[in-house]
Amino acid sequence: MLTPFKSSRLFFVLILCTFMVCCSDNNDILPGENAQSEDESLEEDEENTDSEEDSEEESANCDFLIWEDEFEGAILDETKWSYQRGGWNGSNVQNCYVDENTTVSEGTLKIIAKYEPGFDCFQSVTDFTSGFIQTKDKIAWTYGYFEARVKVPASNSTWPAFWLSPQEAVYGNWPQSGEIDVFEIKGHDMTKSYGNAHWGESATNKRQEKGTYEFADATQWHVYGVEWNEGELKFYIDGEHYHTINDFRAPNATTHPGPFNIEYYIRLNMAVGGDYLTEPHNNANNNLEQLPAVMEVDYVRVYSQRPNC
Ligand SMILES: [Ca+2]
Repeated sequence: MLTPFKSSRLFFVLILCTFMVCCSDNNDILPGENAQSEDESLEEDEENTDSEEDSEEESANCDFLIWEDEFEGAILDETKWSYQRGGWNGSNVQNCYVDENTTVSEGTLKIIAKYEPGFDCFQSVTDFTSGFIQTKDKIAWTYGYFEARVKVPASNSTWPAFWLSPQEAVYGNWPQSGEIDVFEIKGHDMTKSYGNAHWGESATNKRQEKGTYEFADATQWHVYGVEWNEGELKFYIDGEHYHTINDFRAPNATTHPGPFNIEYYIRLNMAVGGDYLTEPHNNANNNLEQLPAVMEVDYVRVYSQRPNC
């Protein structure tokens, strides 16, 4: 016979068992929870997919490209470029810049230096012609990474260059508002390229800091770039950083990081003769057999920041 104590223990055990069965049933019938788990799992899968997509998107965006000309057409894209025409007062350059000496074909821009004796250059006379294009009044940028893939000619009296100039003379005329030379090459020395910047209070009280890159042969294709951030210019050739300018103070009428904190546009040209070249190559008449000469540009690209992947 069950004592009241045993009876209540039995009753308790029965209740407990009933509860466990119920719980067990509940465990079996918790589709909601399982469904929720599946949903969460799906959400996680979706999140994973999203994250993969984000990663791909990030990867696709890692080049930060904001502007380019690949020169794929048959003519110069004048929505992007304007022509610099005529003679050039500085450096005793000998050529006239004319539209005809810039062509686009087979995926590249060609800037052609020619010997054309007695050429009528906008009311003056020159013996040489060449090409000069720029994004002036079309588009300009402050900061970013600027690069061009270029092949320069073996021509002792040419002076090919890829450079940036201020869209507006915010701090005054040259050199007060600055100039960034992504690269320039002396035609008579195909083993060196120069990255540089110019600034200062006046043409006679100016400053520059030239960086020199040495390579085996400039007449091969090379990629020339400048990474321009506030207070700093870093120069690259074929991905190799070789020169930095990060102090634009005196002589300078502006406040650092000026003048390199305003909009600049891109310029591409090839001068003939002039004081940048060493004698006798400063006079292109001494190297007539090397003309015509072609500076070829595969592309010009502008990135919001230097691609690192
Ligand atoms: Ca191209």
